[in-house]
Parts: sequence; structure tokens; C-alpha cells
Amino acid sequence: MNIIALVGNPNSGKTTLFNALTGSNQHVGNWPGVTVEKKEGKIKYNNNEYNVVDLPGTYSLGAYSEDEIVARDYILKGNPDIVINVVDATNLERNLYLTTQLLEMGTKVVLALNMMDEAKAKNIKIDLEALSKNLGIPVVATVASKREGLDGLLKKAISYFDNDYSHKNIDYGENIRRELDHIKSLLNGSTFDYPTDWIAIKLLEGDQDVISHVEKKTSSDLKNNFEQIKELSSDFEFEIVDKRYNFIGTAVKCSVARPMEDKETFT
Ligand code: GDP
Ligand code: MG
Ligand code: K
Repeated sequence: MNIIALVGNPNSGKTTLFNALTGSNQHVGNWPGVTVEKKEGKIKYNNNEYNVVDLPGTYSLGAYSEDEIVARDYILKGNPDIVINVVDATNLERNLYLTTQLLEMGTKVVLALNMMDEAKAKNIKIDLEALSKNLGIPVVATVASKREGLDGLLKKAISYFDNDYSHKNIDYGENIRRELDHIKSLLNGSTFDYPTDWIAIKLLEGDQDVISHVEKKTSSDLKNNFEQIKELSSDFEFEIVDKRYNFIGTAVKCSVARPMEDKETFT
């Protein structure tokens, strides 16, 4: 179907980018079953047509709001070919939290480093190549409000439709890795709608939506496994978040230079 989904924190410039890409060729509706707005548009590139979907703005992809659930279900089930993750370059660390969650879903992510004009004005210097290398995903600088970088972004995104790529993995450390392996062994024998690796992490975070899903889908002879999983859930929530921020911190440290006064208030 050639679907490109736009994902990002609120105010990262997602809708501006969506409008710049699709122009008047767009359609606004609702996501099924919820009162969350769904915007879709079409673009042509090199004689091919692509559907662009503007997903609700979220900081995270947990199950805490309708917006988050809509965005993550769409990515996990609707399977966009490519996710363009729009991030505010002046607020990189916070924005990259969502990126770590996208990477864990196993979807192909291209990072649109938006608001580069504001970053420049604030004297924030970003080494795109280093950032790309540290995250293991393509990074393109954009100024959506001035339509800058859009062609390069599309070109990069479309080039990944048919090509594989491998992103960097978050290092959760031995403790969490052991728990994840344990959970995966308990999940073995049942079939789920989502990738098992992702389910395992979400269970360890205590994600209620995923816990219900697993309960529903666990085959009857493995109900005891589900009870064991439920006991493990959420014990590691904070450690998991911490490890994601470590991953982000390392990636940013190697690629972003800020003026001195900003650096000090930054930790
Ligand atoms: P969304 O919440 O992610 O959909 O963000 P919007 O597209 O509504 O953009 C939020 C604000 O940022 C709007 O005032 C946009 O005009 C502005 N904006 C979007 N992209 C850029 C950019 O690259 N540079 C600057 N300076 N402003 C931008
Ligand atoms: Mg918007
Ligand atoms: K702004």
C-alpha cells in the first residue's frame, strides 16, 4: 500500500510537514472507535503514489492515552512501510524518547530533524552523520515551515521501502535481559498480534493493555505462565526508562554541541 506514517511529539512540526508534503491532497476523518482525528494524504514521487498518515502527537507509546494507543496500534498492526519520526532539534533528548520506542517496535524509522532553523539560531550544532550512526537510522535535517529538506527526506524514506536496515539496540543490561528471556520463554507456545520482543518489554514495563492482550491470547494450557508473567510485570518499569535515556544520552553526547550556558542547566 506504500504507507508513510508521521510520528512525533506534539509541536515537533508534524502537521506542518504533513501539509507541506501533501498540499491540498488530504483527507481528514476519525480513527475507528475513538474521537481522535485521522489525517491522510497522497503524494507522488517518481511516478509512484504514497499514502501519508499524520498520527496523533505523543511523547511516548505506552497505553496511557487514546492518542498513544491509536499511534502504536497503527504502527504495530497497520504496518506503515516507513515511519518518519519528526523531532524538534532544539529539544532532542526529550523527543528521542519516542524514537527509542519506535525502534523497539521493529518498524523502519527515518528521523526528520525538524526546527533546524531554531537550532541554528540557538547555536546548537548537530552532527547528522554521528547522530545517524549512533542511532543506526537515517537522519535528515528539515525546516518544515520553510519546506526545507523535504525532498531529501522523502528520497531517503522511500529508499527504505525495499531496503532493509538495522538500527542500534538499547542496552538494557544483564538484569533486564535475563528477565526478558525468561518472559519470552513463558510466552512460547502462544501466538500474539504483536512482535514477541516488543511484548516482552511492554510486559516488564507493566503495560496494562499488553497484559490484557497476552491474557486473552495465552493458550489455555499455558495459563500458569501468564500468572507468572503478571507477577514480574512493572518491577522494572523505571530501570527500563532509565536505560532508554542512557541510550539517548550516549547518542546525543557524540553528536550535539550546545553553547556553554545551556550545557550547565542540562543535566
Ligand atoms: P505538530 O503539533 O507536531 O503537528 O506541530 P505543528 O506542525 O502544528 O507545528 C508547531 C509550530 O511550529 C507551528 O507554529 C509551526 O509553524 C512551527 N514549525 C513547524 N516546523 C517548523 C520549523 O522547521 N521551524 C520553525 N521555526 N517552526 C516550525
Ligand atoms: Mg499536529
Ligand atoms: K516555534
